Amino acid sequence: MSKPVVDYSLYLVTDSGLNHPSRTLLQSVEDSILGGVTLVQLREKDLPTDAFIDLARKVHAITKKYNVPLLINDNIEVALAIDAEGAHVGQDDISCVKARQLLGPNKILGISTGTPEEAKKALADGADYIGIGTCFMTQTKSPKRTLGPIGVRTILEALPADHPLKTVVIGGIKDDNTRRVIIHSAGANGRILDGIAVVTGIVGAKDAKVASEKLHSEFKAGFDIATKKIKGDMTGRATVDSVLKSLPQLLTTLREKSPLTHHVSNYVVMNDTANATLALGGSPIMAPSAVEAEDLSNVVSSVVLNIGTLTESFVDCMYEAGKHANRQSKPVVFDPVGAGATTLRRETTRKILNAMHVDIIKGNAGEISTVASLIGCDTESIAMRGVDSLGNGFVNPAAVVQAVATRENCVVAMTGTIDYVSDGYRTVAIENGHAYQGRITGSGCMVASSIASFAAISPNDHFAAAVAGILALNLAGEHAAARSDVHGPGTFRAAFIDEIANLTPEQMLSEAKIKAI
Ligand code: 3NM
Ligand code: MG
Repeated sequence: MSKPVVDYSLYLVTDSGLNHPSRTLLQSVEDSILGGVTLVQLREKDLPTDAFIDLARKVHAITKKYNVPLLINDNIEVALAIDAEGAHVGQDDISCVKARQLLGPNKILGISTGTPEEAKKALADGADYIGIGTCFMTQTKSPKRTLGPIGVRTILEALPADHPLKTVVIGGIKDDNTRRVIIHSAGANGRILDGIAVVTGIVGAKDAKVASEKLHSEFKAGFDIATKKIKGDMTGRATVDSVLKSLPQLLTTLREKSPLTHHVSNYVVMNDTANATLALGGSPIMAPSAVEAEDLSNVVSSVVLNIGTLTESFVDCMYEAGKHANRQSKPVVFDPVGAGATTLRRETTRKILNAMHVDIIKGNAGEISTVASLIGCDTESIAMRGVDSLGNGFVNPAAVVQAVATRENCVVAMTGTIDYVSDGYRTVAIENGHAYQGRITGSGCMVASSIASFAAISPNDHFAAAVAGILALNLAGEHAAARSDVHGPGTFRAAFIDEIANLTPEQMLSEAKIKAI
């Protein structure tokens, strides 16, 4: 018999210890297959071989009924005894080469990998697929470290794009993180995960069929988006020209709808960002407690996460707010204030980018450059295109925002004398604004709030939201600085809030100095 063709998209890995008490493991397996599981691994770490074989036969009877391949964890003897379709081994189990010898060429063989080196070795050793993990913290195992989608991507990128070796991600995969893990981990080499491997998310669910259906549809959705990303597909994206023409309407809509934005912000700027949001026409809610995040996610339309004046409780709240916003598809704007300044801020930035999908990143040149290095963006080649030796800007800022946006599959807005916005496909330079904006605290944070208000009413085009958000405040800055009652930063600060409120939709078109790049 030749090797079966395997659909890896939803891979159930069993664990009797975590099986929901309302049903047997066999029921979990059958329900999950009815819900869309395409591959099953029987994982029994503590059963003696005889009992293992006994259980494996029963599971196999079910999987065969639905034509779903069954793989046996670790124990090749069991796999052979019941003529399972294959086996899965860990790094500390029997070697891949030995397992292949015992199984023969027509069985499926997979191995767990956690580094690019292990992945490349698995490929050389003749594995059919690799499990990449541990992605997130999981109660099922106690991992020494987690990879996050960025770590998964590093492994995918270490593999040749055209090799038939398949890949699945494992560890803490749930229905609310599946989509972003698939999108986020898609490699620049065109590699997209072939599937998700799940234990608790299925066997521990109250209804294994419903849980599997949800996981399967989230995988498909993520896979489709990742495929478009890889192909540089512009489908559904308005041209820069039509975005610019839509800016007045965006401001009008913002003022009509007055969307509520949850700010997890910092002590220094909280008052200014709340006032700027109100002046623009939005509604701010400043709520730094993790306990409130879930409730708020039901009522807000966007979220700002700002890491200035960072404390542990802020960090906890940011995770919760981001997670719930992702779950409800509400846009998340991330403001990595001073990201490069300390280890805590760098680590927090990395963790936030791993723990959630951020829709828009807004920062100055230094912050965006820190983000670029944290996500393994090809800073070498960006540097070749030239990081200014003075260290205060890039020679080619448009290339930097474009590269970070492509890699994170999000919108990147970089503020400075000239502001740059890119979603990886469309990139613009915004030449509006006034130097006074750089002389008061929080003007950058206010830009993040403004972007978040626009993102709330432009859920399908965060690029347009970022352009509108920056432009609105830049125009207000110009208007305020030109006022005869403005004599310095202090009077500017008050006038700035006034002019945000006075801004008209028409000015968003007539005064915009925006160039497509
Ligand atoms: N292998 P859950 S993580 C079986 O990293 C297994 O190789 C892992 O369980 C690895 O879906 C893991 O409940 C457990 O988080 C995954
Ligand atoms: Mg494993």
